[in-house]
Amino acid sequence: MKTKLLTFVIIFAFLSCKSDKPELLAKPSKGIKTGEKPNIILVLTDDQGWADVGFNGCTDIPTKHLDRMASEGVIFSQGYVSHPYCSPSRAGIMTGRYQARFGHDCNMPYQLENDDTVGTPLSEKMISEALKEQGYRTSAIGKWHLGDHPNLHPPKQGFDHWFGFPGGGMNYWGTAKDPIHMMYRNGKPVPEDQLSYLTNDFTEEAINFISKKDKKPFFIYLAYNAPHAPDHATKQYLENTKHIEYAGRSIYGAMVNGVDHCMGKIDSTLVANNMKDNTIVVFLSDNGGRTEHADNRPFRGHKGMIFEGGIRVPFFIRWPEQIASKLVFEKPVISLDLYPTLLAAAGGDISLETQLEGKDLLPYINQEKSEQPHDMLFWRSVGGFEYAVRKDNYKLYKSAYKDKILLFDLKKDSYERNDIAEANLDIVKELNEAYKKWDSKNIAPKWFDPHQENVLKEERKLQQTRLKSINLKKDQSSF
Ligand SMILES: [Ca+2]
Repeated sequence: MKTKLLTFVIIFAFLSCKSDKPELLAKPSKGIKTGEKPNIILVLTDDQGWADVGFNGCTDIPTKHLDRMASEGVIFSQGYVSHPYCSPSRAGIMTGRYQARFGHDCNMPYQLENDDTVGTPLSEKMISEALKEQGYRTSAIGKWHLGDHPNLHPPKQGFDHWFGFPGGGMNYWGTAKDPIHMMYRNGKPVPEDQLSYLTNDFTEEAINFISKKDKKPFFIYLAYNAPHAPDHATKQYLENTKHIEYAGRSIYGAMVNGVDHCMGKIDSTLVANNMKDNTIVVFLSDNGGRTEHADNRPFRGHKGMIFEGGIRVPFFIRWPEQIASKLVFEKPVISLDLYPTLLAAAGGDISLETQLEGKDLLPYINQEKSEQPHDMLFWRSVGGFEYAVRKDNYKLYKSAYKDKILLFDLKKDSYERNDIAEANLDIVKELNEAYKKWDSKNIAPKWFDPHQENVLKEERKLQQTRLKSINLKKDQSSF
């Protein structure tokens, strides 16, 4: 552990100092190929921990392709998603809006798959629709999880092409379980014998879409379900993690390594087609690492929580034509920024899209703007069952897990170990009021999932397990 943390510190310090010395950076080669719209590949992984990539300090899972690609662009050291679990986080990314604005606070309950009001509504303009207006051909590949009903599937949300499954989880062999958990291509079921291992299948589909001869630029939303459960891997990827001495992590690591291998294949395809320089590749995880086998250190908590470990994710953008390499952007950014960033890069006028809540990050990355992109960031889970506000170094977290309102100074305490709420009641009040003001523009969740009961169950189990370890007859120190 010490070695790992030390390595992280060294790597992070190395990367950080790069951003402190802008004179050392290669200047962005702005506008070399004027007029050509960039291709865009938005890659999402599922439940991958902050520290489960080499570029954030991981030492056990091999991610050489992702590490190289990250080093060829900008890494966000405070890159957040807008929700600590799957479906709402994706709703935020795809609409560019805090998903609580339209009541998308929860995963979709399975028994409502025949209800087309359960999912991101068609009235929201997804980034795919905005990019189509800019002349893009669009593809959604992988996990959807934004509406189970066919009326809410990718073809209805601005995607010309779709290969993937509608639901939240899927076995990696493509075995159909029900209409939500089965593979489709453009709305038609794909037989299992045409599938191998989903991470590979998704990649092959993306490569075919990239390689298609077409004058139009492309947008691919490539949402791997890896490394989400169930724990399925191939011999090839397991071979690459055989040095990991914990079975669960070695399989999880193989799933991450599979994504890495596939990103390498996609990158080779871009190079072979002479597209690398003018293709934007975005990589991030949809939420913090899953409870088991993932690594969110040096941050506290995991998927589901609004501690940093649940919402801060591995995140980079590479665009050789417009963004210098070896950058680390250290100010907080959020996945809601992707929509305006990508739309502006595609030539769209984001001032017309008044619904968007993120920022075009390019001027900040390229140091044309020096302020922080956001004065405040907000999180709301299950209608305010949990919520959080980030302002400068401070983060207020109303935690249902801990049944209290917590305040942290992230600059001094990035692990969120020391609750300073009682000593800073004025800041607590200010951030709580900011939350209420922000929340007044949200609507109630339009449906619910079991997250609330799961949170209480999980916390109870944690505390009971801790208690069991004590010998109450011998240990008087507890009282
Ligand atoms: Ca997820």
